[in-house]
Amino acid sequence: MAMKFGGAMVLAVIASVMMGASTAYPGWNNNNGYAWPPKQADGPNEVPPKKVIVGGSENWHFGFDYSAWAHKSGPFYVNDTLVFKYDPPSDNNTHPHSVYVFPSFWSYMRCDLKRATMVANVSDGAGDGFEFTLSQTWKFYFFACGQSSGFHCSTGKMRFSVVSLPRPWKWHG
Ligand SMILES: [Cu+2]
Repeated sequence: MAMKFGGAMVLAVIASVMMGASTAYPGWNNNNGYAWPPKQADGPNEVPPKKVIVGGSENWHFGFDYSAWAHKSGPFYVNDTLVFKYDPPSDNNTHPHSVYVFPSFWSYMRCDLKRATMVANVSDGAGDGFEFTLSQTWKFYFFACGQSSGFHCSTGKMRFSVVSLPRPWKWHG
């Protein structure tokens, strides 16, 4: 009799814990004004996008190791912006640069510019530079300079890849 009573007590405790759990989180089904993540002012916010100058103070030039730079400068998140700064062609700049995006890892590895898309011409890096926003989540972006038929890409090391991670969240701004 005592054992039976104890069994009922255990069941009652389990039942009340389960009910407590279900009423403590009324918002999971989002039918009554609750949502996750919460949108109120003191909730978590997305870390704001950043602008990063490719190469830092080196800007975009022949012979700098941009692959190593990208490795050190990451991670990058969707909606971050890369800024390519380089001088336009002129009398004292006869070897200008550009920015191309490859469609695949293999075309990137081979510096196969025939398959690449020019996103900035030799003049677009002037002034504040050419801005490229990583607009898609979980995308591998493969960048290179497209000048001299791939010579800047291969020998000049003017290439790097980044992956655009989902934006992180943090508490308070
Ligand atoms: Cu170049």
